[in-house]
Amino acid sequence: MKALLIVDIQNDFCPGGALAVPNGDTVVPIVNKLIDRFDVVIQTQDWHPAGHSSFASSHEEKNPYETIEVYYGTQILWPDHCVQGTEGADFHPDLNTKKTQVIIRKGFRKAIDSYSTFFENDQKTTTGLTGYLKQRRITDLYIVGLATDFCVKWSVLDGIDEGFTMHVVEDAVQGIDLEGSLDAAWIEMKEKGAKITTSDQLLS
Ligand code: VGL
Ligand code: ZN
Repeated sequence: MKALLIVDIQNDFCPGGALAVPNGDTVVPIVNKLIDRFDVVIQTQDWHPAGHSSFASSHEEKNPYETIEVYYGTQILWPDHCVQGTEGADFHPDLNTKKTQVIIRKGFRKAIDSYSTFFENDQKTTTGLTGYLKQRRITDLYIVGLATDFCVKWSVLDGIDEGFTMHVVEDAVQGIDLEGSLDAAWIEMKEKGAKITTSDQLLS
């Protein structure tokens, strides 16, 4: 049983947003086409309280994209983004959300960031997604959305650890690319055993 996992297609990750992923909005029409081919559609939503610990603005004399050491490791500091209830946290207005059956929100605990849709960045605190998928007998996840080198990559690696077959739809993801993180992400995902596919393959 397969499902489409749509990661963080939110205004703040699209051009004009607070943490814009280059060409982030180009995935929207592709994802809208793919939705028709899936019976199970799951979305994730980055959903931070104001003053979240991953925001550079929450730390004195820190700028976005600098890092800090926290109890769960190194944390990249981001511009304020996807603050709960703001327009930036809303899904892209052209994204078809009608078929979405569950929305997993993440990053809502102030002291911890969450890239993966399975675990927060301590790699322990669960989002509940594994339980949902197992109870629904889903074995294969087709992942699309933003950003390839953060939330998509961390979800793919965790999904494989959780026993799922993870398929990355290559033309339906876009990355941020900090200091080579995008190339590194593709290598990590492939080495871990992710399957790479394209929307053409899925639509044919
Ligand atoms: C993301 C950085 C911070 C993502 C979320 O969706 O990839 N990246 N929060
Ligand atoms: Zn975030």
